[in-house]
Amino acid sequence: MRNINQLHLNDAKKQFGNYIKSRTPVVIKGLFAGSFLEQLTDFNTALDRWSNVQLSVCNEHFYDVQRYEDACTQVYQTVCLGEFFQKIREKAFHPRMLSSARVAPKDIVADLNMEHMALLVDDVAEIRPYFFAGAKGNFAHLHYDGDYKHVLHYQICGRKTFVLIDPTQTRKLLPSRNWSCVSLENFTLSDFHTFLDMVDGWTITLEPGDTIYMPPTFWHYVAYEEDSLSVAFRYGRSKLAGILSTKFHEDVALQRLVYELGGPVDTRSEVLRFFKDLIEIYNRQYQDSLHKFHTIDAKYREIRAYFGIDINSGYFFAPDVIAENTNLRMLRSGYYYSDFDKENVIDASSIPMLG
Ligand SMILES: O=C(O)CCC(=O)C(=O)O
Ligand SMILES: [Fe+2]
Repeated sequence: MRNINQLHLNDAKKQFGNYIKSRTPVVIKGLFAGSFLEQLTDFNTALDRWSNVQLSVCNEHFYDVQRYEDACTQVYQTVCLGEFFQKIREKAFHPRMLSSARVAPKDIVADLNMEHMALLVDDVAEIRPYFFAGAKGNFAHLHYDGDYKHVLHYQICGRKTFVLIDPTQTRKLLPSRNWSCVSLENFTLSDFHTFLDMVDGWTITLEPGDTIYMPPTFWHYVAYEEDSLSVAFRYGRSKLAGILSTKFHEDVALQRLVYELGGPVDTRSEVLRFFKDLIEIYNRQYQDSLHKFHTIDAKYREIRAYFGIDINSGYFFAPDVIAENTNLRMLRSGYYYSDFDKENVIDASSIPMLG
């Protein structure tokens, strides 16, 4: 288990670049020091301020692979922040109701003093803030984010424990797309520590006013130690990572390629070859979207084999999960590749890294 370094803002301004380069998680203290946000570190004060802000909430933070189809029809409700916590306290709402990964409401964004982000991020205009509200006992199941962006997650009020695990550990995490089948939420404290040792994981409990840097592609799990409000500032990704994220169906092969892209230059030639292969396969003609899906999937298998992520040992083992995956393949191929017969090609020459 590795503890995450904590930096005061002045040190962070100087050192943050090194953390990004070495893909090392870090916590920054006082990013919003002196701004209005700092007055909201007390939960009730924040709740008063934003009591009438409308949120989109749903049951369960994220969905797992077996509930993929439910999730596609996941019902979002609109509710005010004050009423949201009230209903959880009265048990009128399920305790796992959350306002999750949705672009932050404009009244909250208005209070964010985005110019403070310029202390760490070059291009503030490209930052997208997401707002998270959830009650004590809630959690975000272990996953990684398929947008492959950098994240600065600012804890407004309440405490949350973060676990981060780098993509070289994926083979131990029973991955199913960007979800792990490992349920840290059900672990005892001793299980938890043993597991973190096994995967060389990072952990820290954020206090109000803390910001954690999560490198792109990292697995993360979050436990709500108290009622909590936070904002995730998502920004910055290479053109290539953007293409993989938006054009191709999610897979740990892509997670690993994007991770390796930021690695030492001498390991990159094989990685770049895989990227070129993927784009060439993407641009071919197919008879339907399922064929395109399967051809891309075969390349993913080759990439996983190269990195020793053995898909056949352990995961997708349960028969119901296999059955579910037949449906999933249909859904996903339609979702990603239904325009297989259109002029939808990726122009590799527009990607500097492949040049
Ligand atoms: O804090 C949470 O509930 C989850 C955070 C998360 O997954 C993210 O910021 O990407
Ligand atoms: Fe996430």
